[in-house]
Amino acid sequence: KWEPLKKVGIIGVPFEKGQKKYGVSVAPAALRYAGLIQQLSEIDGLDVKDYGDIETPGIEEVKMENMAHLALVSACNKKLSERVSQVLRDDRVVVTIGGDHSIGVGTVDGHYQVNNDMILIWVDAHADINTNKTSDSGSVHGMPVALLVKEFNNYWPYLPTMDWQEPLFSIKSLGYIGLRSVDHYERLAIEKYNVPTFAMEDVEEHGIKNSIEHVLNKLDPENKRPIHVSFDIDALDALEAPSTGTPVRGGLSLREAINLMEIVYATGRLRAVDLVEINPALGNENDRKQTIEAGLCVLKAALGFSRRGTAPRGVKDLPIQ
Ligand code: 4U7
Ligand code: MN
Ligand code: MN
Ligand code: MN
Repeated sequence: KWEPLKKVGIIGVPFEKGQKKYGVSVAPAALRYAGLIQQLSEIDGLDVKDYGDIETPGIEEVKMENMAHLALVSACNKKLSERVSQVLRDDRVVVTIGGDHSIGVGTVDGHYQVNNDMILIWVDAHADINTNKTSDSGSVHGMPVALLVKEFNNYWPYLPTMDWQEPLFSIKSLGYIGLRSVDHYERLAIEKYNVPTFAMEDVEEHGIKNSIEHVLNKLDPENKRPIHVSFDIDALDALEAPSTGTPVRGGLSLREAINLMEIVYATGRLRAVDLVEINPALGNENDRKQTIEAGLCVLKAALGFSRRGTAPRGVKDLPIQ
């Protein structure tokens, strides 16, 4: 009874203050330049609307222990959350192009506002569930999941400028795929809250199809909840997607990632996809091209592109001579 929504809305988020390297903020422009809108528009029956970029004006920083640029991260995510809600209310699947992964706070918050029964699939080499007490880096792109889930309330101090964001989303609605660089306290959290997790060794054992199906079934046995996929490009093997800030070897092949997205698409319940952490400033020309192409392939698979090809609509025969 669930049919894929054939309308999408694109949001670009040129934001990079959730981590330390220059360049992730260029990704929305680089993906647009590489043909993002055209390529998605070529998918059979898909209506694509570009909602433009979220700009974050210079604002005053606040100081927070082991948490860099909190005020900027907060301001960007507040705007993003509102835009995401708007796209969903326009009855479109929302596709958010980051930016670093700190923008997951805004995309998930905005989605939750509209569909509070949503489930979240975090596809990443990392678990991104550090607090400012457990993080080694102090970078917020390693903290978005911890900021979002209500079960983490007591693990955070009061966060100035974040009053707009009330963490209501439950960690019980979260699943992970692709993990292979998990910090000690992150692993503790995954075990404590029993988060359905297919780290790379589990993907190895079960295959990508069983992995995603298992997570979906665990979170939503009745197949009735809207799906949000937050896809960090570093989930892919560093050889497939080298232009990213925290690459890790031994990750998903592009084929596995495409297959994962095809399976999610086929549920008809995908309502939001994030594509984050592509950094076109890292690596050489070929690295950049490969990484951007990989990102486009992942998005297309999520939105109904078929590797089998699609016959022209409403046409019954080849052109007659
Ligand atoms: B990404 C890290 F310590 N866990 O917190 C941290 F290993 O959005 C990495 O997944 C975070 O790319 C990676 O800084 C964040 C580190
Ligand atoms: Mn990552
Ligand atoms: Mn991430
Ligand atoms: Mn990264």
